[in-house]
Amino acid sequence: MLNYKFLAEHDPEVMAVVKKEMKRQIEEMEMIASENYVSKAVLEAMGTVLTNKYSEGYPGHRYYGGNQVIDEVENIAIERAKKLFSAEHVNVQPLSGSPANAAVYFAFLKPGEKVMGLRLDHGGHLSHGHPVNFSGMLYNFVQYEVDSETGKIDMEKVREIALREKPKMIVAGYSAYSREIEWQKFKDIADEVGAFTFADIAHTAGLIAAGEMNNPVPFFDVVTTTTHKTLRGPRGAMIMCKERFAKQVNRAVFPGMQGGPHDHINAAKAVAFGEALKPEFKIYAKQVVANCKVLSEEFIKRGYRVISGGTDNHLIVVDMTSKGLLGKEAEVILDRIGISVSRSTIPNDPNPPMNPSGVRFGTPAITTRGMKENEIRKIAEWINDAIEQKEEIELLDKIRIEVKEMCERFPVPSI
Ligand code: DSN
Repeated sequence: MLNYKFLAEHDPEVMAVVKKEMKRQIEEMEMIASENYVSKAVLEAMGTVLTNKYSEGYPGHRYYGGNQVIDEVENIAIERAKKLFSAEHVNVQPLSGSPANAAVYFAFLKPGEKVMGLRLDHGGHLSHGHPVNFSGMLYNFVQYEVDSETGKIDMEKVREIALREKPKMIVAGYSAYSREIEWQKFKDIADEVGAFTFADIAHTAGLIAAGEMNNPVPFFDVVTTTTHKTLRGPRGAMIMCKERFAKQVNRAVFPGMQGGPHDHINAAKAVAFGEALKPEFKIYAKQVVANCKVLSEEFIKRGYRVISGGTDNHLIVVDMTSKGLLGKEAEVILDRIGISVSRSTIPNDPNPPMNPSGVRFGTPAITTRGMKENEIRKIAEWINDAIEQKEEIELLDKIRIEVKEMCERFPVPSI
C-alpha cells in the first residue's frame, strides 16, 4: 500500500481516513462509470510544489511574477492535449466539468438565450439545462430526449426541435448514454439553424483520444471534457475550441469565472495526456469497450433490460425494475458485496432521481486493474446472484470474499 510517511507522522487522524479509503479501493471493485484509477506519476504530479504558486492569466501573460516554470508546465499540457484531440486551441485551466461548461455558456451566450440539451433523466448532465442547475436557471434550455422505443437519440427529432426552436447553441455529449453520437449530423443541424455546436465529452474523452469513438473536436465549435474519467487523469477539466473562439473562451475562464489555475493539477493533466498518447492507452481503451459489451450481453442474457439494447462505449444503464427492484436498492446490495455502482434514471423514469429505476455500470476502472472478458463474465454472475438472492446473507458474504480475492489478483496499479 502507498506509504504517505509525512502525512502519517504529521496528521494521523487524516492519514487514518486516507488509509481506510486506500483499503476500500484495493479490496473493492469500482464500477462507477465516471471513476478510474490514476497512475503513480499522475498521483505524484498532484502532490508537487506547484500547488504553492499563483498564476492568474495565461502562459506569457500572468498577473503574478515567478511564473516562468508554470508557463512551461501549462504549455506542455496544452500541446499534448492539442495532439491528443487534434484541437486548434486548448484551455487547461477549468477546475472541473461544470465550471468548464459554465465558462462555455458564458463565452458564447447572453443570459436568457436559447440552448438545446439532452434531458438529465435521458442521459444528459445537470449542466445541460436542468432547472435546478445554473444552466437551466440562466439560459433558456429546450430539452431533447432519447427515443422511448430504441433508447437512442433520434436525429430527425433533434432536427425538428432545432428548426422549430432556433437555438443559439446545441449541446451533445452525455453522462449516461451508451451509444456513439452522430456528431456530423449535430453539426449539420446546427449549421442549418445557425447554432453553435458544443460537445461535452467528459465521459468518453479517453475512448475518443484512443480512436475508439468518433472525435467531435475537429469540426465542433467548442468541446469540454473532464480529465479524470476514461481519460484517467486528475480531477479537472479543459476546453477545446476553434482558434477563432480562443480569445472569448480564455476570457470566460479567466477573468470571467475563475481565479488562479491549479498548477499542480495542470502538471498532472500533462502527465495523463502524455500517458494517453502512448500505444498502451489505445489497448486499454479498446479493452474498456470490449469489457462493457460483454457486461451488457451478460445482463441481457439473464433477462435485464439494458437501455438501448447494448453499448458502444464504457457504460450501460440497466433498468432494475426488470428484476423487480429500484436502482437505490440495487446500489446498496452491490455495495454489500464490494462492488460500487451508481443508481441512474432511465428514459421516462416513473421514479424520482433519488430513487430511480436504473443502475449505471462502467468498465474504465476495472479495466485499469487489468480485468478482461473472463473476469467480466464472473462479475456479471456475482451481480446477478446478489440481486436475485438478496435475502441470502451467507451467499452475499461469500460473494464479497470472492470479489475481494479477484481484486487482490488485479491490484490497483497506483496503490
Ligand atoms: N458525476 C459525473 C458522473 O458520474 O457522470 C458527471 O458529472
